[in-house]
Amino acid sequence: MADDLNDVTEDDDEVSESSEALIAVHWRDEGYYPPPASFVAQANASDPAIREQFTEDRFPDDFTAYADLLTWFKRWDTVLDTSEAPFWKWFVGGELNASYNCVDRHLADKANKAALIWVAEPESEAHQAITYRELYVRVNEFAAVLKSLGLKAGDRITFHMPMVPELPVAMLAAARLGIIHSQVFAGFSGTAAGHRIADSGSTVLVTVDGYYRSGELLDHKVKADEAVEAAAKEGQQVDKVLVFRRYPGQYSAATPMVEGRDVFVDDLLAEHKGELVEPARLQATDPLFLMYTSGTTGRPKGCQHSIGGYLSYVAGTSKYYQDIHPDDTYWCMADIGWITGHSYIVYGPLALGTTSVLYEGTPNYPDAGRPWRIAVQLGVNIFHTSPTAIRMLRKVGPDEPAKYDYHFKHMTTVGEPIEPEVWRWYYESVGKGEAVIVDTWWQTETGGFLGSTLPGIDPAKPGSCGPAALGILPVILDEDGNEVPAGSGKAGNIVIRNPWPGVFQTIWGQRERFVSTYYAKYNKDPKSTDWRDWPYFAGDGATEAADGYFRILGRVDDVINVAGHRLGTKELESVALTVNEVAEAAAVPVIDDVRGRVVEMYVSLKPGFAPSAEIEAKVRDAIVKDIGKIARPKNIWIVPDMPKTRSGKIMRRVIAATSNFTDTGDITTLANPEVVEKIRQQVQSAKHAKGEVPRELSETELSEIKSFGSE
Ligand code: 6R9
Repeated sequence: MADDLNDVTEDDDEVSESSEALIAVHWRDEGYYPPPASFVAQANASDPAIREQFTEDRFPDDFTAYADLLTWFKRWDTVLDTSEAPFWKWFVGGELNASYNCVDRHLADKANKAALIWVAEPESEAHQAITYRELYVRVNEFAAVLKSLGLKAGDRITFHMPMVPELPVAMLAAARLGIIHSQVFAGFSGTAAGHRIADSGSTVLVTVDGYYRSGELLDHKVKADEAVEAAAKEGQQVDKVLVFRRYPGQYSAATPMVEGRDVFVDDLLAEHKGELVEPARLQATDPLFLMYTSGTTGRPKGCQHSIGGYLSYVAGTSKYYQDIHPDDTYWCMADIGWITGHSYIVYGPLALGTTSVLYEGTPNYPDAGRPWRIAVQLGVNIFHTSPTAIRMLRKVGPDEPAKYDYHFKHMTTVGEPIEPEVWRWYYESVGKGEAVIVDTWWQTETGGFLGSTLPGIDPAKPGSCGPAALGILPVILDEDGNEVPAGSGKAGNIVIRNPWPGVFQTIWGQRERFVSTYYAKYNKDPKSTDWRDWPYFAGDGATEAADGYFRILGRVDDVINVAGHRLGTKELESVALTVNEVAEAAAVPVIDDVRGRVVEMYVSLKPGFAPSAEIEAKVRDAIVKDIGKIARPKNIWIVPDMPKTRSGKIMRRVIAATSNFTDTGDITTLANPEVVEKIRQQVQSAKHAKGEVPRELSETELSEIKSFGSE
């Protein structure tokens, strides 16, 4: 894989250095993958002239093309209001409802078309196809339930839901009333959900009794009890826990219901059968939802997304980048608990009136052929997933796709950089050489895609996300704010010069952190109301090739991207510090061939305690309990001392190098350089014994480890 990353660099060089003839040959065979003519013929965007509608001189009015994909109760007066920079306000004065746009408006011509097809994990269970008409009924009934609980526009509600159709129903029901929803990934622990409930000030939690993962019917209700308790500790009372039942009428959890607080939703729904709730006329600038993500401090960030701007942006990008047509069967295998699922399972596809597939389980259960059987059965023609899932399916079932007769026209990879070698397996084996691939770069904060090829126009290049998305104006800047030119081969911080409709409005309850994290770095005048003075700092390192394609190198902060999901090192470390014996803790990334990165923890103990497997287990359990299984450290190393600077700062790059078997670099400035060798011997001999020696790392991987956590 290391070699493949180098391949891409070589391709880039060739663009500027080789002769035209050589480029042509080289591009076609290795570097570039143009879309097949059959795709171009049907694509929503196939004329390069579309870019001319989104040039800088047309900003911000260019984005009204996206807003026009929606149905507005009242059209906006102002496209972009910058008066409170950088709290951008899009489509000011406009009134709309997201639930109306994703459901009601399709009744006229698509009432009997499937909006959602839910696939249960057990293959013995039948699929559930929910038509737009039925979705309308279910959303209205659940909205009636929420209304009967006294919830109203502007209130917050937390969902801690797995991949069941009740989740999009609940989201759209909240959206119907203007209740701000916050869906927490079901794989996160009850405690993590509790922190997010408290942060958002939710009084109602919606959950399920159980769901299937890898063949097991998990008790999920137990997490609701933990969540309520954790929220109460932070002063937030949860009055009601609404429990959907995986099998209506039958309780699947072992944990008892709490009298007066917990209610079965199927009972409540029966009381509101057939009720209709008018979709509220909401301001475009009202919040639609919060999506929590990790940052460099322990407190999670509730990214607040607007109704009008967000919905416009996901509708527009779903149309042009996912190439969704109403007749497609579209399957995004991500989880709705992440931004990808919000934007590209629920809001974007449903706004366009397509059929969106929802799968409950793990991709390789009961075997690596499962996704391809689903694709055949449902006639999926657009497929969307992450590099981690692709690597895993490739590892356990490289020859499986060929056994199944499905045909994708379009595939997506999202969430982390994809190695060209993995990209090629995706293209050749999963896509059978017939499907275009978009590698979409974006973030929870950005609502929708920022970098991607336009699949009917631009050739794909493995390892690069492609050019900027329509209307997005990126630039790469060095630490001093100087532009790093395209084709220079140098990396820097990728920055977006302009606002766009999908950008989040603020961090819930943390306005200053919003400005300081995303806008302060390259802002020269905090009083300016000109958008040109407020470049958006994405926190990713990137390079731009001479052809204008961006290659994203990963986070520049202390965030570890595990299987495409961001975990904050400070969050992990503060959990480790809750273990009584632990004096100091540091979290570092370890390169992993399937999950991209995994977490490794280093801890040192308070005086009087000796290292033991028991303490290791305590740290591991605390992390799983407080954050979730996704954060489970690969190893926990109890070390005699942490390598530190003279000012006492833990040198994470030194231990990251140790964990990854790379060069620790200059350690002469450390206060305790002698400890580095001790730790190296301890960790690396234990790793050798476990057979955990990593392969040779690529240049970008090496540079990430080398600079990890650097100040
Ligand atoms: C959508 C999503 C965002 C971070 C982002 C970057 C990484 C996302 C990527 C990618 C390389 C891609 N990332 N897409 N890196 N190529 N196509 O993943 O949101 O969970 O907030 O993570 O993920 O580092 O900054 P989120």
